[in-house]
Amino acid sequence: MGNHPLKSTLPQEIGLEKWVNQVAELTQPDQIVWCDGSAAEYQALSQKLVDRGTFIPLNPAKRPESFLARTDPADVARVEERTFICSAQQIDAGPTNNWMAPDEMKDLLLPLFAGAMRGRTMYVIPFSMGPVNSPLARFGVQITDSEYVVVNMHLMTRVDVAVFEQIRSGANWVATMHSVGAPNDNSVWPSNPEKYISHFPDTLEVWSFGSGYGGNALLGKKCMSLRIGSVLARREGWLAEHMLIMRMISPEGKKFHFSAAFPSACGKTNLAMLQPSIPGWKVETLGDDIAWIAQAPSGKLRAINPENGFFGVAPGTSVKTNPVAMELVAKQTIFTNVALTADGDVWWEGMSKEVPDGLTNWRGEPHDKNSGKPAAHPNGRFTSPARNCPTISSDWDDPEGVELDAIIFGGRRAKDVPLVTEASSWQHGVFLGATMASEQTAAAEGPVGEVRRDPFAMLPFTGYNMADYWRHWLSFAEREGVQLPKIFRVNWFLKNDEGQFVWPGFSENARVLRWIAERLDGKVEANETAIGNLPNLADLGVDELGLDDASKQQLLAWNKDAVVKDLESIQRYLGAFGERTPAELKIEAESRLASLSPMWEQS
Ligand code: GTP
Ligand code: SPV
Ligand code: MN
Repeated sequence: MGNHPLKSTLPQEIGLEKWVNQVAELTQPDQIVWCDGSAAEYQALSQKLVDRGTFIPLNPAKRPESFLARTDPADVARVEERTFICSAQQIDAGPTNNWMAPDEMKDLLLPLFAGAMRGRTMYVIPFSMGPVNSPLARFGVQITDSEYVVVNMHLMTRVDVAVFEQIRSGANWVATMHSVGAPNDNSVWPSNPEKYISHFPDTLEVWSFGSGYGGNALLGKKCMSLRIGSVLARREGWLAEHMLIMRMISPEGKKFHFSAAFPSACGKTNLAMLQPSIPGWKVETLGDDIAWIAQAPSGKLRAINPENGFFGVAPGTSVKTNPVAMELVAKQTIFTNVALTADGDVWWEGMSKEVPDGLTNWRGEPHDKNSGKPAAHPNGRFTSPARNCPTISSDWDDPEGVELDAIIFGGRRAKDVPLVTEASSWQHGVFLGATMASEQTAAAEGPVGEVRRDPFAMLPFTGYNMADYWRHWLSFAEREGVQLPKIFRVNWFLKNDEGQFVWPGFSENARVLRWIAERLDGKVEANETAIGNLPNLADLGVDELGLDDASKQQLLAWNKDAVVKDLESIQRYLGAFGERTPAELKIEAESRLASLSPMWEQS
């Protein structure tokens, strides 16, 4: 396929029609459907999925207009090992990404895509990430041969024919194509054992092959809004981040806007939908996974949520932990890889203490309660439209976004990271983000529980060299007239020696957000330490929680030896990025280490 047109021409240059024709010529679908994003389209495709057995309609009396999908057991999460950034130079993908030269990758993928859509329908989906009229919005087109993908894209993005019109009249766009790689396969979950999630940042293209699931297949999400988005953001001077956006309102009615980056399955959706335990405080939801952030004329950073719905983790969601999400998924929701109840509803671990009788597990088998295996897959998900979220902010789709007051980083750490820390400067905040570590979760294939560095919760999502990404973040401090948000770090996941969480989390996380708001207002003091500014326990109101002394102790404790060890490991980590590592980050590590060294104590 030495000179295939999809290698030698740019989709954005030859135009939509020609690009679609070239892809069709290659993939050989039975028919081509240009999508319009209408409710009728959603209904017709859902029905098609029901007819094929991919969608099980749920009991309308329990869960109106909702479906359950079960994937192939080998297609249940993002595949980071099979995800590639195909920049011209390897160094521009950096050491954290898999890389292949663009032509080499296309040579590998063209034969896989050849004939891949035989016996299938090819859909052409016009979508906008962000409100179509927002200055921050970006347009994309996804070609796919999966009806499951089309209906999920309907919920997660703004599928709108206006995007076709804008593209035809010259608007820039990202060209994404996807095939499950299963020609003439009418099974419930067609997919291919060979998977490639390939990004071409220089030509604004994504080619995804073999998987039908989540971030591998809904290409507006991680692929476009984060991997390609981060490249565009750096080029154009903004930020594309793996962050929720929320508004917290004080009893006096003062509004605070926070964005927060936690790695996958570490609490973004839950925090975005928080129901504060503390009287008088309220939370409104603006986004739960992705934030696009740009400096506004006022100097403040403004953020939009480019998505149109929520693709949330089901297990662990309950009326107790996240009543807002439970209401959100009460109707018009697509569930994937959760359990089916005897009366046609869904269930997952954590929804109730009692495991109901007569469950069918996520694999479609009768659930054996004594098997020790979960009935729902740990990465089982719900897809729901944002408009159905009971706490959705009236400003969530404001084309201008909201002004950020604070940025919060967090991870899943059993020890060594206090409940909350305030960064002492923007530079220190970037250092905290760059050196974040977290226990791995089921959101990606790989060893669950292992602690890995996950800078800015963007390890799997930064589409270019991570060290350049840190430099881009640092550069915001030098911008003219900029008024930067304050940076904080949180950890809801501290555990005691018995392996139990010491912090109640969920609605009680409001105590930490209140402290952050009061710090922004200069209402509470903090203690400066080598790891950052720590609260006084009393200011978190923990006495109301009835925690034992040991737990209270652990919340804000930090161990000098552990911090020294971590800083040394950070120095090695930063060193691995070679000369691209910003000096500012090395200086942060060095000076903090020096302040903890015995020599300094003696002087
Ligand atoms: P992605 O959609 O993968 O990006 O995940 P997310 O960051 O939105 O995570 P989510 O809010 O879905 O939470 C993932 C898991 O963490 C769920 O099982 C939650 O129940 C659990 N979780 C969330 N917040 C807390 C908390 O404050 N404490 C504890 N112990 N668990 C939490
Ligand atoms: C994540 O893994 O961070 C998700 C789910 O939000 S996915 O869409 O699969 O990336
Ligand atoms: Mn996510």
